[in-house]
Amino acid sequence: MADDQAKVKLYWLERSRAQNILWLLEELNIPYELETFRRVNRFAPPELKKVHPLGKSPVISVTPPGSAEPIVLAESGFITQYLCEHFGSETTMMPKRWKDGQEGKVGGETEQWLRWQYFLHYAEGSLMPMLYLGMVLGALKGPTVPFFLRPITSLVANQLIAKLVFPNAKKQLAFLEQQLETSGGDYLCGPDLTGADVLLSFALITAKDSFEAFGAWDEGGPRKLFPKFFAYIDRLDAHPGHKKSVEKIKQIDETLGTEFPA
Ligand SMILES: N[C@@H](CCC(=O)N[C@@H](CS)C(=O)NCC(=O)O)C(=O)O
Repeated sequence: MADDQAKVKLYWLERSRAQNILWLLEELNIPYELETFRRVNRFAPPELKKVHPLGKSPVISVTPPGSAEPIVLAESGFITQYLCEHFGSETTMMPKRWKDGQEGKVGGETEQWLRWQYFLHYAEGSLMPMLYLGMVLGALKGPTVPFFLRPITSLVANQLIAKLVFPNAKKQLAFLEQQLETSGGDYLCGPDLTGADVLLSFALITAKDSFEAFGAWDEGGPRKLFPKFFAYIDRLDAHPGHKKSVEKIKQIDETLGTEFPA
Protein backbone atom coordinates (compact mmCIF):
# COMPACT_ATOMS: atom_id res chain seq x y z
CA MET A 1 0.00 0.00 0.00
CA ALA A 2 1.21 3.50 -0.78
CA ASP A 3 2.32 5.93 1.93
CA ASP A 4 -0.40 8.30 0.81
CA GLN A 5 -2.90 5.93 2.37
CA ALA A 6 -1.38 6.51 5.81
CA LYS A 7 -3.62 8.38 8.24
CA VAL A 8 -2.11 11.64 9.44
CA LYS A 9 -3.53 13.67 12.30
CA LEU A 10 -2.31 17.08 13.46
CA TYR A 11 -2.85 18.21 17.03
CA TRP A 12 -2.98 21.96 16.48
CA LEU A 13 -2.72 24.55 19.24
CA GLU A 14 -3.98 28.07 18.63
CA ARG A 15 -1.38 30.80 18.05
CA SER A 16 1.46 28.30 17.79
CA ARG A 17 4.09 26.79 15.51
CA ALA A 18 1.48 24.15 14.62
CA GLN A 19 0.40 26.62 11.92
CA ASN A 20 3.61 25.70 10.06
CA ILE A 21 2.70 22.03 10.03
CA LEU A 22 -0.82 22.79 8.85
CA TRP A 23 0.61 24.78 5.94
CA LEU A 24 3.06 21.96 5.21
CA LEU A 25 0.26 19.35 5.13
CA GLU A 26 -1.57 21.54 2.62
CA GLU A 27 1.54 21.86 0.42
CA LEU A 28 2.12 18.11 0.58
CA ASN A 29 -1.43 17.59 -0.56
CA ILE A 30 -2.13 14.66 1.73
CA PRO A 31 -5.42 14.05 3.49
CA TYR A 32 -5.18 14.72 7.20
CA GLU A 33 -7.32 15.01 10.29
CA LEU A 34 -7.10 18.11 12.45
CA GLU A 35 -7.85 18.46 16.14
CA THR A 36 -7.73 21.99 17.50
CA PHE A 37 -6.87 23.07 21.05
CA ARG A 38 -7.23 26.39 22.79
CA ARG A 39 -4.63 27.81 25.11
CA VAL A 40 -5.43 27.92 28.83
CA ASN A 41 -3.77 30.93 30.51
CA ARG A 42 -1.39 31.10 27.53
CA PHE A 43 -0.30 27.45 27.93
CA ALA A 44 -1.31 24.27 26.11
CA PRO A 45 -4.26 22.47 27.73
CA PRO A 46 -3.50 19.30 29.76
CA GLU A 47 -5.19 17.08 27.10
CA LEU A 48 -2.12 17.50 24.89
CA LYS A 49 -0.05 15.58 27.46
CA LYS A 50 -2.12 12.52 26.59
CA VAL A 51 -0.79 12.74 23.05
CA HIS A 52 2.88 13.41 23.93
CA PRO A 53 4.40 13.68 27.45
CA LEU A 54 5.69 17.24 26.91
CA GLY A 55 2.16 18.42 26.14
CA LYS A 56 3.27 20.86 23.41
CA SER A 57 2.15 21.48 19.88
CA PRO A 58 2.71 20.66 17.08
CA VAL A 59 2.37 16.92 17.46
CA ILE A 60 1.25 14.57 14.72
CA SER A 61 0.25 10.94 14.64
CA VAL A 62 0.84 8.85 11.55
CA THR A 63 -0.92 5.51 11.24
CA PRO A 64 0.78 3.43 8.54
CA PRO A 65 -1.45 1.66 5.98
CA GLY A 66 -2.77 -1.63 7.38
CA SER A 67 -1.73 -0.77 10.96
CA ALA A 68 -3.76 0.22 13.98
CA GLU A 69 -0.71 1.61 15.82
CA PRO A 70 -0.01 5.29 15.20
CA ILE A 71 3.52 6.70 15.34
CA VAL A 72 3.49 9.90 17.40
CA LEU A 73 5.94 12.58 16.29
CA ALA A 74 6.85 15.79 18.11
CA GLU A 75 9.36 18.60 17.40
CA SER A 76 8.54 20.70 14.37
CA GLY A 77 11.84 20.03 12.59
CA PHE A 78 11.47 16.27 12.92
CA ILE A 79 7.81 16.39 11.86
CA THR A 80 8.75 18.48 8.80
CA GLN A 81 11.55 16.11 7.84
CA TYR A 82 9.40 13.00 8.29
CA LEU A 83 6.46 14.35 6.30
CA CYS A 84 8.64 15.72 3.48
CA GLU A 85 10.60 12.47 3.18
CA HIS A 86 7.48 10.31 3.03
CA PHE A 87 5.02 12.51 1.18
CA GLY A 88 7.08 15.18 -0.58
CA SER A 89 8.42 13.42 -3.67
CA GLU A 90 6.01 15.13 -6.07
CA THR A 91 6.34 18.55 -4.45
CA THR A 92 9.13 21.11 -3.97
CA MET A 93 9.05 20.66 -0.19
CA MET A 94 12.33 18.69 -0.03
CA PRO A 95 15.15 19.43 -2.47
CA LYS A 96 16.87 16.58 -4.29
CA ARG A 97 19.46 15.14 -1.92
CA TRP A 98 22.29 13.80 -4.10
CA LYS A 99 24.25 15.26 -6.98
CA ASP A 100 24.06 12.88 -9.96
CA GLY A 101 26.58 10.07 -9.57
CA GLN A 102 27.42 11.09 -5.98
CA GLU A 103 24.72 9.07 -4.19
CA GLY A 104 25.68 8.12 -0.64
CA LYS A 105 29.09 9.81 -0.79
CA VAL A 106 30.42 12.25 1.80
CA GLY A 107 30.04 15.68 0.18
CA GLY A 108 27.74 14.25 -2.51
CA GLU A 109 24.76 16.26 -1.23
CA THR A 110 23.34 19.13 -3.29
CA GLU A 111 23.69 22.69 -1.99
CA GLN A 112 19.88 22.96 -1.83
CA TRP A 113 19.51 19.86 0.34
CA LEU A 114 22.33 20.94 2.70
CA ARG A 115 20.59 24.28 3.15
CA TRP A 116 17.24 22.55 3.71
CA GLN A 117 18.65 20.22 6.36
CA TYR A 118 20.51 23.07 8.03
CA PHE A 119 17.39 25.25 8.26
CA LEU A 120 15.32 22.40 9.71
CA HIS A 121 17.73 22.47 12.67
CA TYR A 122 18.31 26.23 12.67
CA ALA A 123 14.61 26.94 13.28
CA GLU A 124 14.53 25.54 16.80
CA GLY A 125 18.28 25.53 17.50
CA SER A 126 19.08 29.20 16.87
CA LEU A 127 16.14 31.28 15.68
CA MET A 128 13.47 30.35 18.22
CA PRO A 129 15.69 30.67 21.35
CA MET A 130 16.62 34.22 20.33
CA LEU A 131 13.03 35.20 19.56
CA TYR A 132 11.69 33.52 22.68
CA LEU A 133 14.18 35.30 24.93
CA GLY A 134 13.28 38.58 23.24
CA MET A 135 9.60 37.90 23.82
CA VAL A 136 10.00 36.91 27.50
CA LEU A 137 12.20 39.91 28.28
CA GLY A 138 9.86 42.18 26.32
CA ALA A 139 6.98 40.98 28.54
CA LEU A 140 8.89 42.25 31.61
CA LYS A 141 8.29 45.75 30.26
CA GLY A 142 4.58 45.26 29.60
CA PRO A 143 1.22 45.37 31.37
CA THR A 144 1.53 41.87 32.90
CA VAL A 145 4.02 43.37 35.41
CA PRO A 146 2.43 45.57 38.17
CA PHE A 147 3.04 49.24 37.30
CA PHE A 148 5.07 49.99 40.46
CA LEU A 149 7.58 47.22 39.63
CA ARG A 150 7.76 47.98 35.93
CA PRO A 151 10.55 50.61 36.09
CA ILE A 152 12.84 48.00 37.72
CA THR A 153 11.86 45.04 35.53
CA SER A 154 12.15 47.28 32.45
CA LEU A 155 15.67 48.33 33.44
CA VAL A 156 16.76 44.70 33.83
CA ALA A 157 14.96 43.65 30.64
CA ASN A 158 16.55 46.47 28.61
CA GLN A 159 20.04 45.50 29.78
CA LEU A 160 19.53 41.82 29.00
CA ILE A 161 18.00 42.59 25.60
CA ALA A 162 20.94 44.88 24.80
CA LYS A 163 23.51 42.24 25.86
CA LEU A 164 21.88 38.97 24.80
CA VAL A 165 19.12 39.50 22.28
CA PHE A 166 20.10 42.46 20.11
CA PRO A 167 23.63 41.31 19.14
CA ASN A 168 22.27 37.85 18.37
CA ALA A 169 19.35 39.26 16.35
CA LYS A 170 21.72 41.46 14.31
CA LYS A 171 23.90 38.45 13.45
CA GLN A 172 20.96 36.24 12.56
CA LEU A 173 19.22 38.82 10.36
CA ALA A 174 22.48 39.56 8.53
CA PHE A 175 22.99 35.81 8.06
CA LEU A 176 19.48 35.26 6.70
CA GLU A 177 19.90 38.26 4.37
CA GLN A 178 23.13 36.72 3.06
CA GLN A 179 21.50 33.30 2.66
CA LEU A 180 18.71 34.86 0.60
CA GLU A 181 21.26 36.75 -1.51
CA THR A 182 23.08 33.52 -2.36
CA SER A 183 20.24 30.98 -2.60
CA GLY A 184 19.67 31.59 -6.31
CA GLY A 185 15.99 32.37 -5.84
CA ASP A 186 13.26 33.84 -3.66
CA TYR A 187 13.52 31.21 -0.93
CA LEU A 188 16.23 29.99 1.45
CA CYS A 189 17.10 26.85 -0.52
CA GLY A 190 16.66 28.26 -4.03
CA PRO A 191 13.84 29.26 -6.37
CA ASP A 192 11.20 27.00 -4.80
CA LEU A 193 9.36 27.08 -1.50
CA THR A 194 10.49 24.14 0.66
CA GLY A 195 9.53 22.67 4.02
CA ALA A 196 12.35 24.72 5.57
CA ASP A 197 10.70 28.00 4.53
CA VAL A 198 7.36 26.77 5.83
CA LEU A 199 8.99 25.76 9.12
CA LEU A 200 10.41 29.26 9.67
CA SER A 201 7.25 31.06 8.61
CA PHE A 202 5.28 31.27 11.87
CA ALA A 203 8.22 32.64 13.86
CA LEU A 204 9.23 35.18 11.21
CA ILE A 205 5.72 36.40 10.42
CA THR A 206 5.06 36.71 14.15
CA ALA A 207 8.30 38.55 14.92
CA LYS A 208 8.63 40.78 11.87
CA ASP A 209 7.35 43.93 13.58
CA SER A 210 9.27 43.29 16.83
CA PHE A 211 12.84 43.40 15.50
CA GLU A 212 12.84 47.19 15.42
CA ALA A 213 12.39 47.32 19.23
CA PHE A 214 15.34 45.01 19.98
CA GLY A 215 17.87 47.88 19.94
CA ALA A 216 19.33 50.90 18.20
CA TRP A 217 19.77 49.75 14.58
CA ASP A 218 22.04 51.69 12.23
CA GLU A 219 21.06 53.28 8.98
CA GLY A 220 17.30 53.48 9.13
CA GLY A 221 16.49 50.27 10.97
CA PRO A 222 16.29 46.57 10.15
CA ARG A 223 13.96 46.86 7.14
CA LYS A 224 16.47 49.12 5.39
CA LEU A 225 19.48 47.02 6.43
CA PHE A 226 17.96 43.69 5.45
CA PRO A 227 15.54 44.30 2.56
CA LYS A 228 15.67 40.76 1.18
CA PHE A 229 14.90 39.29 4.58
CA PHE A 230 11.80 41.44 5.11
CA ALA A 231 10.63 40.90 1.52
CA TYR A 232 11.01 37.17 2.17
CA ILE A 233 8.79 37.37 5.27
CA ASP A 234 6.18 39.34 3.33
CA ARG A 235 6.36 36.70 0.58
CA LEU A 236 5.76 33.89 3.07
CA ASP A 237 2.89 35.78 4.66
CA ALA A 238 1.26 36.41 1.27
CA HIS A 239 1.85 32.89 -0.07
CA PRO A 240 -1.46 31.25 -1.13
CA GLY A 241 -0.56 28.12 0.87
CA HIS A 242 -0.05 30.16 4.03
CA LYS A 243 -3.31 32.03 3.45
CA LYS A 244 -5.09 28.71 2.90
CA SER A 245 -3.76 27.31 6.19
CA VAL A 246 -5.08 30.36 8.07
CA GLU A 247 -8.41 30.11 6.23
CA LYS A 248 -8.67 26.43 7.19
CA ILE A 249 -8.61 27.34 10.88
CA LYS A 250 -11.04 30.20 10.46
CA GLN A 251 -13.46 27.81 8.71
CA ILE A 252 -13.39 25.54 11.76
CA ASP A 253 -13.88 28.38 14.22
CA GLU A 254 -13.54 32.06 13.43
CA THR A 255 -12.45 32.76 17.02
CA LEU A 256 -9.38 30.48 16.94
CA GLY A 257 -6.19 32.56 16.76
CA THR A 258 -3.41 31.87 14.26
CA GLU A 259 -1.06 34.66 15.30
CA PHE A 260 1.03 35.12 18.41
CA PRO A 261 0.60 36.92 20.79
CA ALA A 262 -3.18 37.13 21.22
N1 LIG B 1 10.68 22.63 20.04
C1 LIG B 1 9.28 22.39 19.94
C2 LIG B 1 8.56 23.51 20.66
C3 LIG B 1 7.10 23.22 20.87
C4 LIG B 1 6.44 24.36 21.64
O1 LIG B 1 7.04 24.93 22.56
N2 LIG B 1 5.22 24.68 21.27
C5 LIG B 1 4.51 25.74 21.92
C6 LIG B 1 3.63 26.46 20.93
S1 LIG B 1 4.48 27.44 19.76
C7 LIG B 1 3.57 25.19 22.97
O2 LIG B 1 3.05 24.12 22.83
N3 LIG B 1 3.33 26.01 24.01
C8 LIG B 1 2.38 25.75 25.02
C9 LIG B 1 2.99 25.30 26.30
O3 LIG B 1 4.23 25.32 26.43
O4 LIG B 1 2.22 24.97 27.20
C10 LIG B 1 8.88 22.27 18.46
O5 LIG B 1 9.68 22.62 17.61
O6 LIG B 1 7.79 21.80 18.14
